[in-house]
Amino acid sequence: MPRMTAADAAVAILRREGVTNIFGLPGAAINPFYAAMRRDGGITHTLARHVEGASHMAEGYTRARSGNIGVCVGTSGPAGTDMLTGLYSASADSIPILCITGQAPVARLHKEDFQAVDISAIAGPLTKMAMTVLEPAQVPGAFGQAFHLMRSGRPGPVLIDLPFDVQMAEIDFDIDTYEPLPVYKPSATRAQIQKALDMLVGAERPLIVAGGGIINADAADLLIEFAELVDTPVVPTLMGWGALPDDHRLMAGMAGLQTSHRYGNATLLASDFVLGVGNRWANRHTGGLATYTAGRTFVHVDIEPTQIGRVFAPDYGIVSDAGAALRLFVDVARERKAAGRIPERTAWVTECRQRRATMLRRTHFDNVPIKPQRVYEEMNRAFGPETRFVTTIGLSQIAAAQFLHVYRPRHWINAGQAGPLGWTAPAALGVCVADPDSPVVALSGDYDFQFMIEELAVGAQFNLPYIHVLVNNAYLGLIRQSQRGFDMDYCVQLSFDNVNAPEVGGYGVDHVKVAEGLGCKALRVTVPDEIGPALETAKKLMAEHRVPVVVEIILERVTNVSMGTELDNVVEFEELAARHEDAPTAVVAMLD
Ligand SMILES: Cc1ncc(C[n+]2csc(CCOP(=O)(O)OP(=O)(O)O)c2C)c(N)n1
Ligand SMILES: [Mg+2]
Repeated sequence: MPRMTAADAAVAILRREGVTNIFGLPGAAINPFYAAMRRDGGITHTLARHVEGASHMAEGYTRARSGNIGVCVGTSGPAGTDMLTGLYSASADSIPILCITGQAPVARLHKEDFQAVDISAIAGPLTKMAMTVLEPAQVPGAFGQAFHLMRSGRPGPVLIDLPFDVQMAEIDFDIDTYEPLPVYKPSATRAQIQKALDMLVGAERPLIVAGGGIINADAADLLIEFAELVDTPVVPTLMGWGALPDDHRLMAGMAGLQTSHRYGNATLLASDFVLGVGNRWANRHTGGLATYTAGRTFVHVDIEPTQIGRVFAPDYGIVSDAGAALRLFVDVARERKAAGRIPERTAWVTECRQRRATMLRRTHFDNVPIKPQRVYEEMNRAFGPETRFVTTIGLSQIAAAQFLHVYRPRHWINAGQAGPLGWTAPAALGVCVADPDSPVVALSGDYDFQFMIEELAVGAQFNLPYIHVLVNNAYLGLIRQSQRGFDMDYCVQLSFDNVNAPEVGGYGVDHVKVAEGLGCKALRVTVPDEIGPALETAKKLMAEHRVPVVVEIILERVTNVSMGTELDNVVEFEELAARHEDAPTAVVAMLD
């Protein structure tokens, strides 16, 4: 039997499970693993500048491509605790990442050794498995189980913690006969699908709410086919956005309190039946449940049995992988259609489309300082359907979801539930590694940008080019807006007079200089008509220099973005679009 260190076995298994890229940052306690990686020679390593950055790179890498599993590696102690935010964000959005940490030797775990922290206990609630491997011979089993768990059922992250001596110990292991463990994915039965379809067909104004589970299952094509067969409009969730192209006839808009459309909410409230697939009735999608559910019947399809009924009791629940369920939905709907048993929905579909063409928010403002809405209008002109957008949280993310267009699955890459500030830059770098051929456009508010700004150097060092649109209002904008309810503007200002950069006019940080200092290219825009040309210049700079290019757009400091507490009570702060010219890049042209 071949003998090798447990670390060598771990690396061999990673390779056999399809890992080609690792994001990490070495330290003494993980050096044996790095030595094994070096001996193997088949893994590309991207050196993060902050370990949290490595965890979000791994998330971006997973989210960009079906089948990918991002791997982040760090040493013992603070490296593991730094990666917790990535584990949280990944578990919250059902994203598999594997986090590997070094650890103090087994015999010293209870001696308060240098950088020995019980990371598996800390990471427990954030992972599907968090294990400090105490026996070297368990290493192959731990890694095999990790991949089995990450891919099975509701996907999610795993942490494997490797004490130094466990990594170094020699074990008998034969990679040639290693076999990945079978993946478990529950599947709906035909009887269940028949029943759900009876309910949909019997409704007058049905909708499909399409969640991120459809994207995880790589089932966007099946969703479209099914929606077309039953002629039923689709409301994607924030995590499901892109499953149906924004210009599809049945795209009804997003519903929710923030990242939503006026027409999406109106259509949801006008519906009498909702089939949720691979979604979790997130509170920022539903708002108050009384409003969300009143007068409506619900079917919920989810891969995780305990998700059914978690937020509210659906009228009918099905435990299934979204892809397996949609495949059966398509089969059964096709048979019924051939038998003339699918009702015609033209009036309802037209009504939803009419709302899409009229209930628009205004984007065309010429104001200086620039209003945020105009930024997204210009981004719609500059970036085509092949663009992958990456963002996390803030007024920037909310307005982007209201105004941008997404046409393909995995082209809206967003930390939906956790929304950790600082996520955007490292996640975008992970996306660039996963897909070097598509244009990647990240979007940050100034605070999100400042959180993990050092990761820009990773993009410069490893030639990971993308465009980073930075909308700068010198504010913790979303929190400033939410403080209106407290009648305060307290501890949310990022503005100051920068003694080195009077030209930033009191907006504080000179992001252009910082980005340049980190090896990137950067531009600053202060008037609306310069946004489009700046984005074109950024594309050229990116192609020429193969580094991240930051386009900083100086915004009006205070612009409130549409949001509310109930689907029927979203507050509009700006005048609405009245003519086509007010929202010139809306997908469905304004009806005059
Ligand atoms: C780690 C972390 N701390 C705090 C928050 C709460 N939070 C959400 S948005 C936000 C302000 C974001 O400011 P900025 O990135 O400039 O975006 P803006 O809202 O101004 O567009 C804060 C503090 C968070 N999401 N993550
Ligand atoms: Mg801001």
